[in-house]
Amino acid sequence: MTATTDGSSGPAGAAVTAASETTGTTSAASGILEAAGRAAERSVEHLLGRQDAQGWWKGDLETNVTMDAEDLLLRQFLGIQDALTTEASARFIRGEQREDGTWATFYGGPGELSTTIEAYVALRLAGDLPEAPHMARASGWIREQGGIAASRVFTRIWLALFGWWKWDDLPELPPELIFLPKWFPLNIYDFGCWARQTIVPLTVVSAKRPVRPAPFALDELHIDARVPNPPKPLAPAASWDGFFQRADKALHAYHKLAPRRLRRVAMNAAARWIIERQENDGCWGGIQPPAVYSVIALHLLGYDLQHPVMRAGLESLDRFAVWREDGARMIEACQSPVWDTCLATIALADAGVAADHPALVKAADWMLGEEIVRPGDWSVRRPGLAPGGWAFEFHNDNYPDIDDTAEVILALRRVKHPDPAQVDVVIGRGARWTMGMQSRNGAWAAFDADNTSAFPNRLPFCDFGEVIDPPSADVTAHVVEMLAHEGMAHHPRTRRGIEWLLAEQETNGAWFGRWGVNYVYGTGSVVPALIAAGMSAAHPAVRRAIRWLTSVQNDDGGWGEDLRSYLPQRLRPGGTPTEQRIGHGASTASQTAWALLALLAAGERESTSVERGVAWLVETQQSDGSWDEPHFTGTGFPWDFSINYHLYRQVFPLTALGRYVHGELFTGLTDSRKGG
Ligand code: R03
Repeated sequence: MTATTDGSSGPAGAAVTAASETTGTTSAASGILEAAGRAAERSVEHLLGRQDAQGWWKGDLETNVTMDAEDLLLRQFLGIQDALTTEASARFIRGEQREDGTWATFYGGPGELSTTIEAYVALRLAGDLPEAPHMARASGWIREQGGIAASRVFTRIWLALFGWWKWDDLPELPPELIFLPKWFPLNIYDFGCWARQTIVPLTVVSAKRPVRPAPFALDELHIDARVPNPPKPLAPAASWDGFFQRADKALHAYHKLAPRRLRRVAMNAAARWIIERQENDGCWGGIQPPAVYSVIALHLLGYDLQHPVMRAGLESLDRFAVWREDGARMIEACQSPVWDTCLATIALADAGVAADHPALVKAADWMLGEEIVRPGDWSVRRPGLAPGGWAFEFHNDNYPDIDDTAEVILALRRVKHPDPAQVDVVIGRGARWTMGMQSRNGAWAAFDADNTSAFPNRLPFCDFGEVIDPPSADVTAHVVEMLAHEGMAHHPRTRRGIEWLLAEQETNGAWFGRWGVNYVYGTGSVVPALIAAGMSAAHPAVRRAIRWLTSVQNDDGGWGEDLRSYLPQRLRPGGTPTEQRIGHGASTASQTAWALLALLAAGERESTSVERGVAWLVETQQSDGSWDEPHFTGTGFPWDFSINYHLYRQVFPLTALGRYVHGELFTGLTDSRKGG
């Protein structure tokens, strides 16, 4: 069973090997095989139709309305708000409010306090009156949950900018932090890259403590407006939390006494650090938080809105806006073109699209052009390592990530490029960079090596998301799979990665999913990697994983895992035993596909489980060849920040159907490597 790699590259439909040509099946399954083949062809047509003329794919990156609310708050703070933008964003925010007056952080999720507060304040800025029914429902719920005092630090920073919260009632972030040497605890390189890029500008904001006049009060968001922030007991002094709470009190005292010259030098050092890291397109790290806080920090240091750095920064934020047909404006937290393009390339190739199909060659050319060839913050921990690899976004040369690098290499190897020697050179740089980014424990993280300090998480400031970037099973698996395809399955570093994965397997047979929801993503990433690295499908670890996946398959044949599986069992609804909740949820296209990728890699192609899963994908495919997926299956920070990657619902089902119909086209050494 081979894909048409003979150079034929007719119309897309013909590019896919017709299922009937595949061999080896006479059973009733041939019906499902035929149907799967047709579904794959429809999906190929759909996906090819969404490729940009420049060769990339990019699906909307949907998160939650704090992005839209903070955009309006930023414009209010800078005095650059305009009625059109405000109303378009307000329309989106209103559209996301639920019947109970709350806003959530993911589809079907519970109301979330900080998100609801930020959405409420943004709608107040847009002119919605507190007595309007939708606003009264929200403020009533906010008060029931403890009001502004119970919200997270980031939310209260936004409110402090307008005097709606006291700076003295927020954790200190001294700008002198930037002077801490790279070996000292809590130096900025001990933080994950996203946290580092956010905290440096926030140290300037924390020192400056700006308050721009608020157009209205927010008394209705306090339990008792006379006592907006009732004192809370400190944790015991002997505990880490108690220690850092007391250290924060000392920093508040220091704030009042800080030598002005030292503080000024520190803030100027922070400004230089920030400006050095602004990307070519004006953004910072390709993500929203560093951009909004850097713009505020630089503005507070005297950079006016017409300064080139400020103009570029604000323009980059405008590019995160998705204008919808209904006139609503949704702000993306980040953009994922590199990630979407490599995954789409893998999907199309595994579905039998010719390796030299113009669409794949164009995608490969675009990815080659996105290669990062200069050092970034990662080189602080790996000073001697040569640069290479890819980032997640259009422009993010300072922060290539290991996940994207592994997947881009896997994608490039599936394309018959007119200049294979150049592809080899680029892949070689990326593979060597990835090898060099292995953490001491043998595994791989997303952006940095050995970013595992225990201190950052204990800071009173850090009450949202993750602030360090430790290795994860899904990224390690993608790296192991790539190294195996590059002929390095038996390299000592690859073997250490495999050992780490085997040690990380949960007792129920699953692997945790750090950047995707959740154990279905982790397990769907690890099993194909272990098999690609030469592990037998009969290996106990593989069998345990397959047993777990089949045990959590839904009655409708699909798989789904609710985000609540990230919560400790005690916080999960129904209090059912951990195993029963983990891996369960409404069936979704991407998660069904992830489970199928593991089962197919483990040789389960003829199993009933696979047939039922494939049938679910066939039955739920829409007439235009696409799948719908309102559920969030991407993870920014487990539970705290979830992502609906809009292309996941297309690329992963196609990969799974393609491998089901055509078998594993790309396992182990790739053609271009055989005998190479
Ligand atoms: C699976 C894909 C490959 N992967 C890339 C994942 C990128 C995910 C988007 C990152 O967007 C962010 C949004 C954020 N918000 N808040 C923070 C943040 C970071 C990244 C944040 C949280 C705490 C601190 C600083 C920033 Br402290 C909304 C590897």
